[in-house]
Amino acid sequence: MIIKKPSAIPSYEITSERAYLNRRQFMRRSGQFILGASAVLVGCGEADEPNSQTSEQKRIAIPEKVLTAGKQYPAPTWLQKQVSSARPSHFRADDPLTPYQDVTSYNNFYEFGTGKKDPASLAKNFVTDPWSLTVEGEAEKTGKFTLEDILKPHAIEERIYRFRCVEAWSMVVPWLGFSLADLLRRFQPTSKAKYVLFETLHDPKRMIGQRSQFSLIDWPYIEGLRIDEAMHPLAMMVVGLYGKTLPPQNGAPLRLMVPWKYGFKSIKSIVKITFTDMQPKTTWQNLAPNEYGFYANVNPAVDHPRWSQKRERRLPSSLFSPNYIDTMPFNGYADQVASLYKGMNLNKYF
Ligand SMILES: Nc1nc2c(c(=O)[nH]1)N[C@H]1C(S)=C(S)[C@@H](COP(=O)(O)O)O[C@H]1N2
Ligand SMILES: [Mo]
Repeated sequence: MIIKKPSAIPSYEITSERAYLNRRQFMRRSGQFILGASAVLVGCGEADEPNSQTSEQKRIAIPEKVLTAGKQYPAPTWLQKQVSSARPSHFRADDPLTPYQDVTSYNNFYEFGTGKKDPASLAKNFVTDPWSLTVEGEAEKTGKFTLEDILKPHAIEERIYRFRCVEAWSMVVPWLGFSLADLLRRFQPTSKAKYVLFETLHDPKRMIGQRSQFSLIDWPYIEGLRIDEAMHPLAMMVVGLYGKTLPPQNGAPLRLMVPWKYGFKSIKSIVKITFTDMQPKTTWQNLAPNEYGFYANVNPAVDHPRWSQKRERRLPSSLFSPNYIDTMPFNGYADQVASLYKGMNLNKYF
């Protein structure tokens, strides 16, 4: 993982970000009644973003007729429909959004090259329909499921999360999806399910980065979570961003998002989930165990062996305006997730 400088952000992209904010405000107003009703039913015990309501209201009003969202990449009609029914949620980071252009053109997806700009061009024709998900291991309901069967029962919501790469850059993205816990519960994990393992598609015909003889990675890309981490309400299955289905470079059609951990945990284009009783060896751990740990919680107090983790470059960032900010413990989600790691030495379990 090499740090490269991104190009300057054209002003029209910043305009489209503002327009998106406007659309969200509109969506929130129309969703207000429903959100209010569900709040009465479930109470307020779930993870939340502090101060989000008030700061949201403080935002400058943007004319409502300026509407925009992400581009629609090829996706089955049923999925486009399901994604377009997304409702706003109470998971809403306070930070300004990273423009759509940066989110979809500055990527890490080694199956489509190692450069930040590679995935946007090399994944352009990645076919993600049909798609299936295999579920194995310590669960009552295992098997191979179509993407439609996997997604159908889930109401899609928008969650605005901070997203921090181990390479010390970060973004703020309006993801569309649902709680990973809601998906995992459907398979009825047994008491032996202590960890959950995720695998990306392995198909060198469709993923050019897997063809390279010089690739260091032992494909497929593998990630994992402890079961209690996976069941945390912040952990999310993602099917879209900026109002549309996922672009291929961002992990279409289905990816993970774990906002309190370094970006490499948020595995893309998932085809398999395995419940296990043993901690899996993950892709980056296999490559460099002294640099990338299993936990990979965002932590400014534990530096990477080759660079500091105290600060991050918040995109959009340019040479003249690098936009450095302080990195927060657990990426700002400590109130919600720190208790998962009570009593653990975070220097050892990095
Ligand atoms: N299958 C797979 N998943 C992956 C990666 C990858 O190379 N392959 N890169 C990870 C890293 S290092 C980061 S920072 C994020 C980047 O997500 P984004 O491109 O949507 O911003 O994806 C993660 N998921
Ligand atoms: Mo990353």
